[in-house]
Amino acid sequence: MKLDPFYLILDSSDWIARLVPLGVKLVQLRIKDMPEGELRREIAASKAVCEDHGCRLIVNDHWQLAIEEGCDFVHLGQEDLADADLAAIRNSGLKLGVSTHDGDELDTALVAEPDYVALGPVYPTVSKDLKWAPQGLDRIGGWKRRICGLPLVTIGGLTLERVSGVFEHGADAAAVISDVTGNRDPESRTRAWLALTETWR
Ligand code: TZP
Ligand code: MG
Repeated sequence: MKLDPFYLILDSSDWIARLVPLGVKLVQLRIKDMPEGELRREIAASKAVCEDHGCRLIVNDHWQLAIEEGCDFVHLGQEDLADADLAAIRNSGLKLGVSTHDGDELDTALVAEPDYVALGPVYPTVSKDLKWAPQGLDRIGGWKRRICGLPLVTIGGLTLERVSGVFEHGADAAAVISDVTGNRDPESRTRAWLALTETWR
């Protein structure tokens, strides 16, 4: 499976409706705390936008709702992975991406036979509290070798100015939150990411 090199992570269907039409082809809906009914509506609305624009939607955490809403890709962290019914996920035909932050987590992730592996944080991040020090670029090549042909997503503190480094070290995709949504002009920043990542598309 090939992933688009620009992997945008957004926390609402409004953000998805705003940025996906600019040409984003890979987006994660990452909503942490929300009542189930609203969450379901957020997933359904995001799915509709992504279908209209040929964008792959990956739902973070909420795999049961993703199945019920007819989505086809989920992303799970290590805790979610421990609690999730992997057989149900697979039987529903969902693809699976898994977060990893160290070698033990990578071992655990690979047992789940994921469709991609994410490694982070590459650089310090303001978007998530993490106990791991930044991995730096040098960790990327070893991760890529260990996952034997699976796509490698890198995440954490990635900016337009830094992103070439992750691809040069073997990453297949760069996942980003704050460099886009924290920018004063998220639309322009999204276009700039799309243009810069064209080389690796
Ligand atoms: N996992 C590792 S770093 C991170 C997540 C969800 C946050 C990345 O956000 P940003 O703003 O692109 O650093
Ligand atoms: Mg999670």
